Amino acid sequence: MSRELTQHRFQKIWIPSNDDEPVVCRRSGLGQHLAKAPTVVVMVGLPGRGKTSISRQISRYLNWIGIPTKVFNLGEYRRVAVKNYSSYDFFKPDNESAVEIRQECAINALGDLKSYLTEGGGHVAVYDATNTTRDRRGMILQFASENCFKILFIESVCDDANVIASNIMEVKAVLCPDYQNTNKTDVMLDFQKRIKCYEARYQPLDSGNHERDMSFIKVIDVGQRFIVNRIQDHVQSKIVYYLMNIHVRPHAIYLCRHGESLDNLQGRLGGDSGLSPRGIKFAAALARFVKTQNLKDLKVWTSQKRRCVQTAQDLNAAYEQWKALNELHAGVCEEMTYGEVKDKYPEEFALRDKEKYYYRYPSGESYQDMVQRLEPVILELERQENVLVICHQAVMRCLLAYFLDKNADEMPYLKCPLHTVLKLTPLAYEWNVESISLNEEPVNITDLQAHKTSLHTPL
Ligand code: BKS
Repeated sequence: MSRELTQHRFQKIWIPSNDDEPVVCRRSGLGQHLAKAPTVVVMVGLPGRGKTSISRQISRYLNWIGIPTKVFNLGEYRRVAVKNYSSYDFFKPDNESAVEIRQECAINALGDLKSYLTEGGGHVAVYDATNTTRDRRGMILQFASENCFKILFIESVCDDANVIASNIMEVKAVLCPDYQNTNKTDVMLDFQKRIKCYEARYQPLDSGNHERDMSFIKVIDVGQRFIVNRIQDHVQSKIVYYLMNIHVRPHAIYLCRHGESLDNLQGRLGGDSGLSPRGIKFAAALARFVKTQNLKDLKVWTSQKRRCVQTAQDLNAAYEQWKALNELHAGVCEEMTYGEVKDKYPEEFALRDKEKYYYRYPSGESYQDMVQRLEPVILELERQENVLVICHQAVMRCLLAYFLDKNADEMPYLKCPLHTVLKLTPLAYEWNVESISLNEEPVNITDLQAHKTSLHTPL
């Protein structure tokens, strides 16, 4: 039930007392500045400036930290409205019928975005379109005002011809449905003409006094420089902070667990035992594998647990220990076997099985807690180039869920077996995963368990 919180001189603002209810405001223009008002992130920029890539990354990040976010890509609406793309002619500003179709698509996209924020459980919607004219942005501001949404503009400005060319080759020529049956030279020519259609009318943010009071971040030269204006709240500052950490240089992130430990042999949770003989062999195999990768600089991060530090010891590299990478703390169940947990805390065991992401061990942690403490690790990983992270099962699942855009239901069940390295490399819109099994077959812990449950793997 809503309760009246603020008596405004002209209108009333209603703030829901239940956290899960959307913010309700009675009239337009008010309530936009409430801390909990939903946010529309509005992308701005010429075609080929990485808007879709940025949109998807922000969405993946915010969803991972628990802020429901969805991208609304105008191109997808246009492709539904016009089945077959012929050429850049469609984007000419004097193509009246096309302008009308595009306007209609924008209205549809904003309608869906509104449903998502008001009744779909969303908190942030990313409107992924060029939005290069002040006119178009004015329409969006009006829409946001009517619905009490906050607006954050993100503009990507980039004039480096090489960066734009590689964007066109990586994204448009390969992934864009408009160019399915077009050769690369023709894609390049058509897309460059498409960019030209927008250039004459392009009104960048911050080019006068028009945007002085608006919230925006202008990203210049692929994140070399930023102009940040009137950030309104926590979510917006998280987005800015995130953008200041990501980069586009090619690199690889390697994720693995420690080698098999003595506690693993007994199927015990947590603890701080050293490696088993097979675990020691894995550490050597890992060092051999890393050598084959020929990396010019490799950073190695481990947890503070002995089994992780020992796993790093054969690598010819300095390693850093992170407390944040320590395994999910099982609280009162630390160092027990799953059989013992089941006998001693049968009701806890059942609860955990039911909602594994949210389940917190008595005096311990949940997966949800882990995401909070792993956030700095993710941001630092985004800043880096080649990194090998030697961690633990639940930790690896949390990190992997971020890269692979897996939700809270999937995260606790991601397959992260012992003695297997996952090599992640960035593609235009997602991460490629390669799984490398390094032979040393660990014991199958589930065989040691006295019970069979729906748990796919322990922890
Ligand atoms: C494939 N990309 O500013 Cl903080 C190739 N292209 C390139 N201009 C991109 C995306 C997919 C990414 C960015 C970018 C771009 C052209 C660009 C980018 C921009 C800002 C930031 C990070 C990335």
